Amino acid sequence: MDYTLEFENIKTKASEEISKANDLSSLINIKNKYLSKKGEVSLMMNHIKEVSDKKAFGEIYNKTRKEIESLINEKIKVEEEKKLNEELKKERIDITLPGNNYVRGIANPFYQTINEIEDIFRGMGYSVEHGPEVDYDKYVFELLNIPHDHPARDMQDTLYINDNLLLRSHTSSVQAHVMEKAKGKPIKIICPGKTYRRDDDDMTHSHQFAQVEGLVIDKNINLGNLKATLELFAKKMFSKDTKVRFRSSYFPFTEPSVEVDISCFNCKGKGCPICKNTGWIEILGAGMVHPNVLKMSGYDPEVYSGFAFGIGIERVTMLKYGINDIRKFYQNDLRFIKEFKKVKED
Ligand code: FA5
Repeated sequence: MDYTLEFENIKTKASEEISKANDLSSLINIKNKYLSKKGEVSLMMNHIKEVSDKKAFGEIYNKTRKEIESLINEKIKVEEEKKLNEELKKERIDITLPGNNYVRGIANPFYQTINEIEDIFRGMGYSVEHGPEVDYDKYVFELLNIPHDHPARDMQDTLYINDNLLLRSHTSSVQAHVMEKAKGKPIKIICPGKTYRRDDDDMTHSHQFAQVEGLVIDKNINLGNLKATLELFAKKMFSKDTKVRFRSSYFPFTEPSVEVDISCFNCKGKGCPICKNTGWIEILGAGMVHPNVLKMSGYDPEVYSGFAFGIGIERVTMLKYGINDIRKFYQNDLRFIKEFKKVKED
């Protein structure tokens, strides 16, 4: 038997079948037909005992096996690629289809106002501090010059948890915390946050509302600095031509104390329903930090002085955007929130 010719015939036959095969399963069948244990190439090994040059036989046996194997593997690769391309073609993304319309949320308007106020004061070199909403009487009242049984406690109807612990009725409590930590060093902060009072809810009052407290303590701080600061704030928050007016007032933690009005941004001081025909709108309480408050937190009032202010966030937001009822902030009515989206985009 001319085994060289026999191997050559097997290889020719196999390569013809391989070139005709056009799917993966026929290629696997061909592989089995020639290369499996009982495949045509493998069976040729039975003839080795008949040949004298066993080494040459072995070499040609291995060569034929390898060649057929590599022909099959190459074709398998081609077929796999073809299959993948067909699948990709079927799965092609249709970029002409309209996309999903995701509705973007929007921050509650009073958070938008807090962000705006933070930006304005950061621009003036203030840093932002936060304090606890549930706090000790010491920080909400005592360190702010309002001892137990002081009549000024009636100014803010407070929600008590027990004799000593309460929901803060103003953000001035954060002043007391910051002053305690500062240990006599200068301070320049604002503190935004929620506050709680036993007030009956109506168009301008809520039992939960937000304030931003401001506090500056340093040497040579005077009422003129407070006025200039609040004037700049009002111009940035409302409009460039906004005027600021101080009216004498009373807070136990400031002396002198003032209530601050801005000229009505709607009628520019002429008188309209928004300012109740006065030309002015009250936006905050403020004053020079009381010497007792400075002393209680370890500042020498002969060396240090300071000013503080407390802004009602909802009230500012209502004035800025002409909102007539504070309860709208808390009713989760999406139509109200969406109005704010429009204001932001305008
Ligand atoms: C205070 O709370 C002082 N702590 C402010 C202050 C700070 C004065 C630092 C001096 C120095 P008052 O009680 O006036 O002050 O409240 C401040 C602002 O909070 C008011 O002008 C108002 O805008 C807002 N506010 C008060 N009560 C309510 C309420 N029930 N609902 C909504 N806003 C309110």
